[in-house]
Amino acid sequence: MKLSVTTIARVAALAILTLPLFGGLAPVCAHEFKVGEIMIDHPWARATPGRAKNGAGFMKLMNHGGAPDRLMEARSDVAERVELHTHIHENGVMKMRPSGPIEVPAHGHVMLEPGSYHVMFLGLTAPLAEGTKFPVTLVFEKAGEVTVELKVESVGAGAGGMKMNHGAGHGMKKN
Ligand SMILES: [Cu+2]
Repeated sequence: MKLSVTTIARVAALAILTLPLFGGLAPVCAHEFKVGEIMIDHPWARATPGRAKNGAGFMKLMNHGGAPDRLMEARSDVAERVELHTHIHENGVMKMRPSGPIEVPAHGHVMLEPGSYHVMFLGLTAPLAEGTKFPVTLVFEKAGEVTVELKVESVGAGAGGMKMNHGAGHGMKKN
């Protein structure tokens, strides 16, 4: 079979045209999870220093659906208890408290990030070591359950210039 220059050009053009299609099938970022209409982008946790009892996890929750959904709970073996938390300002002091279900707006997103919503790990069974990963199961009201891997990043990761002793104060009040 003879391949004319035109044929080769066509094949090449086709390859170039279809490339983005295949690229589109694979997640842009490998650290991304999906369940139903919900996409979980870059779930991560802060590394915890030696004797810290508590840790926190963060991620971006995106909702591609036309109806709001809610993150109802999170589960993990890394801690005795896992809670959904938020931060509130009280007399100029930032405090954490259970947030209840976290709403993910229709065609929108919500950030779980330092200083805001987070997944709280209370009573860590082992320190969260930088560079490791651990599974956390997220339960959404509509989309259902999905297990994601949290990447453990440095102790100061994502602080955004805000100084906060995350985790301190919890055990004292609750136990
Ligand atoms: Cu907390």
